[in-house]
Amino acid sequence: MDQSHIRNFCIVAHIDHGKSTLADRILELTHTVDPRAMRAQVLDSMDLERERGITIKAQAVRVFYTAADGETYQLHLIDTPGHVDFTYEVSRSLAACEGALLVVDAAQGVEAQTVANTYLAVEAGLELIPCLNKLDLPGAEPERVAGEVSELIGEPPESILRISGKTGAGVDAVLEQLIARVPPPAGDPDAPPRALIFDSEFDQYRGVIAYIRVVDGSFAKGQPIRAMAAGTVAEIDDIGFFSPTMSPVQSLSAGEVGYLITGVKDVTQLRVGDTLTTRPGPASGAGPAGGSRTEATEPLPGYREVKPMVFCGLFPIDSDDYPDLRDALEKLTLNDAALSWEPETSDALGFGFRCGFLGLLHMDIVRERLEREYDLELLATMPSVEFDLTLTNTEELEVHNPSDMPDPGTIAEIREPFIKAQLIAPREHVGAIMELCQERRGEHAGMHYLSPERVQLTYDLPLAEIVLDFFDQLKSRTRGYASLDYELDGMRPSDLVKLDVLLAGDPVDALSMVVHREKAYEIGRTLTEKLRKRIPRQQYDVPIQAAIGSHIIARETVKAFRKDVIAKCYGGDITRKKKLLEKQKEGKKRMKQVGRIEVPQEAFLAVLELGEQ
Ligand SMILES: Nc1nc2c(ncn2[C@@H]2O[C@H](COP(=O)(O)OP(=O)(O)O)[C@@H](O)[C@H]2O)c(=O)[nH]1
Ligand SMILES: [Mg+2]
Repeated sequence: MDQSHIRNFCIVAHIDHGKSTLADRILELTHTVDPRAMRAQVLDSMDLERERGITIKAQAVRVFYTAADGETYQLHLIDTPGHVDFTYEVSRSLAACEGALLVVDAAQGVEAQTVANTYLAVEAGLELIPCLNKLDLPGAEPERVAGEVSELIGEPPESILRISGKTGAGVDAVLEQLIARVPPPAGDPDAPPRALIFDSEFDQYRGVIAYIRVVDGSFAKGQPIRAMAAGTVAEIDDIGFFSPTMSPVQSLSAGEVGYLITGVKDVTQLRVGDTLTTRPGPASGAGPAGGSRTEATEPLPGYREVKPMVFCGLFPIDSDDYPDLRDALEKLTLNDAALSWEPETSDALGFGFRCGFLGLLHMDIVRERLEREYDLELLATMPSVEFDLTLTNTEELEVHNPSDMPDPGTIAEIREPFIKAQLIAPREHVGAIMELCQERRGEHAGMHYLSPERVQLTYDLPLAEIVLDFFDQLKSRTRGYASLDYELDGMRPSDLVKLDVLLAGDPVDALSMVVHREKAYEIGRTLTEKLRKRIPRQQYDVPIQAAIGSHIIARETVKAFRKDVIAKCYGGDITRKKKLLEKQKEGKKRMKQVGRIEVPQEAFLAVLELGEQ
């Protein structure tokens, strides 16, 4: 398609404001998806996405739209996730587009990710098209919300589109605006070919599938290519676009978005952020290959490296699965560029991996994807943040695992990550939010009215306090009305101590945590109590202790108990016995032998519920 008739845009919004539903309407309006195959949020293709009702992966689809001017345009639409943990997905999608549709729920208003995504899109130089969504809802307040959006983006409220992704009202006007306002892609079709890999996935049979945005020149089936950063050379086996299923074509040219398959199986050879170019020389294979005979020399700007913020250990329940877990992590990393990992050995849990994530939801999703997509059973240890240390011998140390904390006597300073948090809520919840932030060692850094009813608060908070149950607490104390967005804001010195947990007198490295000194006693007490409730009774008393160094600060005991479930059902009901035994087996599933004691998965995550009463 002629470049002037291409428009690339992504849909961004706070979670649940209706991105995926709007994408559905656009797919219908453009007859992209067979009405019989249509289902709600059709682009959320992963089982996990459908079950949870959230978008995890960005999805790029090509649609054709005949506009009011009678011309047919080729649009590439990228639906994005809304949760703060997936901001990296959004920023990569933005780099493949010239425009962004900003969707705002007219019954809610501007939320934390509305603001964050607006800034991202503006920084990326995109044309921003705001629209108020869910106008069909009786609770919609388009006037108020238009005011908030207008304040945010600096455009008059009456210029903001009003739509309903549910009924489809106003969706054609959105497409007309897109065509009128979003510039066509600017790349040079005659320059040496360059394409940005903005995402990728691994297919068991076909190897790496790279999602590309062609910037200059064109790429055709059969052509030899080179990945500029990795130095990988390969040939294009297959090239095409998403409709939303894979649709092969002969070539993709400047401005177009699609996929490319080379048969490369090694996931490290075609990385997200790398630039592809063609190699000169006689093109082998069929098709109108050849294209440009020159090779690009300047790679495209890739992506900033993302820094994982939250770490936990992942251990296979069955230690024989260790090699499979490594393999799965390698493959998943390709589909999830923000995931990092390195081998970890625990005295208590054996061989596993220390994994880095962008947040708790990301951690949860990764664990679940590893289990489902790679058929593994895993145990996750308590999440923790990174600590930077200066030792008394002036050595600098980065610690990703509380059990790696050196002896306190050797530490001159410990620094922990701080975040700048933006919290948005209706005015009446400001008090509750301030109280929560104060309990979590937060420092108030600003307050701003988005409209007379809605307030944006800024706080500096230690990331470690967010990793606990901050988000749940925020939601419950504001009846779900507050939203949160944050970004890392450097490391700051803090008075932190390592808290050890001993089971039956033995320290369990996988249960160690690093906490603020002033909170250590309280956390020690709550933690031992939570653990007592989660560790099944054994045939002898099991003491659970929390200690700082050699100093025991809390103690609980799991009382001995002989578990003889069958004794209860005397009489001959064999099916009932079988059921009970099966149930017991089920219960054992997520257990890990730690010394003489079987510890269930929940015990390792007890820390996540410390704030609960
Ligand atoms: N009433 C109404 N509900 C909507 C509309 N758009 C989306 N929803 C609902 O809002 C929820 C979140 O929608 P979804 O598209 O998954 O949001 P996303 O997280 O931004 O992708 C779903 O239950 C949708 O059915 C709309 O225009 N009107
Ligand atoms: Mg969605």
